[in-house]
Formats: sequence, C-alpha cells, structure tokens
Amino acid sequence: MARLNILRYPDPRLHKIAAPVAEVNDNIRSLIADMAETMYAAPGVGLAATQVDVHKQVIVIDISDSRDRLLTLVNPEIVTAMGESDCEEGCLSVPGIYEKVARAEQIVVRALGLDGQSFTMDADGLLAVCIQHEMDHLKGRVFVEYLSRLKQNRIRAKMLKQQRQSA
Ligand code: K2U
Ligand code: ZN
Repeated sequence: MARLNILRYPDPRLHKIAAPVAEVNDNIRSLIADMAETMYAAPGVGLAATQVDVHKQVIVIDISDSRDRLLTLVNPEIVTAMGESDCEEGCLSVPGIYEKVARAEQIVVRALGLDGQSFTMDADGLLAVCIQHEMDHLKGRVFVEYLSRLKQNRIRAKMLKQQRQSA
C-alpha cells in the first residue's frame, strides 16, 4: 500500500470529471487500498479518487469512531434524495476551511462494492453529507463552489499563499 498525494484547491485537476470503472479488478482494489491508507493518515472520513489525481469513479469513506469500517463506493449513483439540511463541511483538498453547505438530508445510493457486486444503501446524517461531498469530487466540484464569489476568492488566495509558503 502507499500514501498518495492529495491535490490542493485551486488545482485545476480537481475539476476533471471522473470516468466510470469498467471492472472492479485488482488494479482498482489496489487503488482503493492506497486511498484508504491516504484517508486514514490525513486523517479524514472520506476521499474521492479525483483528489489523488485518479479520474475514476471511486470513493472510500469511514465515519466510524473505531476507524475500521471502510465503505467503498464504485460508480456511485444517488437513487433518491429527500429533505435538506445545512452541515459544516471541510475538505482534505482545502485544509483549514470549514463552511456550511446545504445537502439532501437522506439519500439512497447505489454503487459497486469491493467485490464488484452492486449494492444499494440508505444514508443520513454525516454519512449522507460525506457521500454527497465525495460524489461532487467525482463530478469535478469542490465544496467551496457552493459559497459566495467573495468567499471563494478569499479561500483561493489563502490556499495559494499557503502553497507558496510551503514550496
Ligand atoms: O473529501 C474530503 O476531503 C474528505 C472530507 C469528507 C467530509 C466532508 C464534509 C463533511 C464530512 C466529511 C474530509 O474528511 S474533511 C475532514 C473532516 C473530518 C471529520 C468530519 C468532517 C470533516
Ligand atoms: Zn473534499
């Protein structure tokens, strides 16, 4: 396994659209293992392949306190979305920024698992927020894009300054 580099906003590669996975094979399973290691080390509760510059529809999530309940979603689709609630979000690609975003409160999502089999699951609370946040990444969308233009410009400037200082 390997820890992968996480792209930082406003890297344009974060806006690439992820392609569907044709087959959940050993290469994809190896990517999932590396993504999981990267997520746990960050630490985060979710990670999309887009964030590690792999533009395939793969997401890993673990919202458990014990950090040992990995959820893998390949080619995820939201089947139904109900309600709306605001939740403060962060992002490993936008470190130090936390802002409220309105998302569907309850979702039903269909995806392929690590075994390549299709499954459907209900999600609410933090899991629903995280799945929607990660699926946005696969569509090339970063959560700060839901904010005002003024806030986006300020965050962009802050991220670029951080990257210059750490270069
Ligand atoms: O996409 C990512 O960078 C992973 C996010 C997932 C996430 C976003 C919004 C709300 C919940 C999860 C990171 O895990 S951000 C760090 C974090 C950790 C715990 C709870 C919330 C955010
Ligand atoms: Zn994110």
